[in-house]
Amino acid sequence: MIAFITGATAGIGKATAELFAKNGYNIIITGRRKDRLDEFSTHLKSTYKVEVLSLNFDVRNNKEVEAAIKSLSGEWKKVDVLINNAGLAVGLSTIQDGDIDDWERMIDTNIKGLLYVTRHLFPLMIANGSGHIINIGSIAGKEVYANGNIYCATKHAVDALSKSMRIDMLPFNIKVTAINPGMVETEFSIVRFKGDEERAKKPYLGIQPLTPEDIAETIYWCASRPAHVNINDIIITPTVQANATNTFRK
Ligand code: NDP
Ligand code: 8X3
Repeated sequence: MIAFITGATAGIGKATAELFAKNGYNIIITGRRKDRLDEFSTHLKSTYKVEVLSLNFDVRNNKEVEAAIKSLSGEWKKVDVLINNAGLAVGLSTIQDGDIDDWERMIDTNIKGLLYVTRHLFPLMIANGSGHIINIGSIAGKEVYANGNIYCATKHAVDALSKSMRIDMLPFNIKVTAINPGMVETEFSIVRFKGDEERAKKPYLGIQPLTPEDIAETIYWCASRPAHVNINDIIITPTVQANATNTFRK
């Protein structure tokens, strides 16, 4: 079995690659930070004795995505599970104060990047006669919160695209699942606040957030259901988080 995981250099993607490798999957790990991919690949191979292929590309660059997926040969073409995880929030402000470069990064990564990867992998899954696409959305794709505007819009797009893919893929025996987490402590906030580590800690103060491993377990559970069962959509939050805007803090 082969899992293709975008954004496997940190957070949810990295924990997911680790769990799938632990369960005997051969893994395709991707991301922009080649040093991290190399180190992680060595770790996965030596710890779990599985095959690991690193593909170093930026999901925002369609030509890079296409070339990376076209480079797959032999057994690596038989991708069973694609986990569209690479994504980010950049900035937190009203639209009137918004930074357009931040908007472009979120739209290009979370929507267009996910589409490029999916578009180029679909033909392989169709040729294989089966497959499973797991899109990482967000609670921000189900609701909006103050200053979340563009990030929320990109994750609402992931919600819509997951539903659309599920229809388009019906004749091809390809499952589509959307997993929508609330607060997970990863590098997400460090990226959102552009490296300001003090500010990045604030969302998690006084609460027990989800861990990347919690989401990895959910992803693995969806991927390991029997062939006739598809989990369409999951919202998962820390116990102290009711929705996008109500969190109980001590
Ligand atoms: P991290 O910042 O810890 O990890 C993000 C991953 O995405 C990294 O591996 C990064 O790799 C990759 N990535 C980002 N941009 C690109 C790009 N242009 N090309 C290729 N890879 C890219 O964040 P999380 O693990 O938290 O985020 C993973 C997903 O989960 C995202 O889609 C996020 O929106 C979603 N999510 C996160 C939540 C949270 O609270 N943390 C809650 C709900 C959803 P590299 O930098 O090496 O390219
Ligand atoms: C990440 C969760 O609530 O910070 O998608 O937008 S939130």
